[in-house]
Amino acid sequence: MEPVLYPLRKIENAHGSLTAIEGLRDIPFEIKRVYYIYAVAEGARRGFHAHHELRQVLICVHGSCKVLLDDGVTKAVVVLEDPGQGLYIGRMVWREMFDFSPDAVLLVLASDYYDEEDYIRSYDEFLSECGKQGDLID
Ligand code: T46
Repeated sequence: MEPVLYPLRKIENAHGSLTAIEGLRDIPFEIKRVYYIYAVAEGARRGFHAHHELRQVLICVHGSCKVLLDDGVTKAVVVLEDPGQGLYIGRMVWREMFDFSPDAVLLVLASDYYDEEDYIRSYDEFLSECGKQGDLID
């Protein structure tokens, strides 16, 4: 699978840098939810799920982490260490986040409100859903 990384606009001046992200302009969905992950314990891995419908953009705004993406056929690992880059994760992609630096802050922009029903937390179920959905994988 080919990870989709968006370059985010950086506005720099003598006072510092600023990145603005507008839903449907800079990323391909309206932003309904924002959350961030930080203070991750050394060696901890997070994620281990896919989403039926949710689409997200992940930005490591401080520090670094890695994200494993798996579309049920192929896998890719992306290093996030640049606050000027957003990783798009579409529907039906298994993800695991790991190798967080102690100072990492992972900001997530989500296309919908939190809904536990949208999660697929079993890898076997994910694979079987991928088989059923075929060309719906994006
Ligand atoms: C994802 C990756 C990148 C809420 O109550 N509201 C929320 O908006 C979220 C995201 C989580 N929660 C609760 C649910 C759990 O009790 O927070 C707890 C930790 O969530 P979870 O174990 O799902 O966290 P991660 O880091 O494994 O996954 C999160 C997102 O849940 C997920 O959608 O794609 O970050």
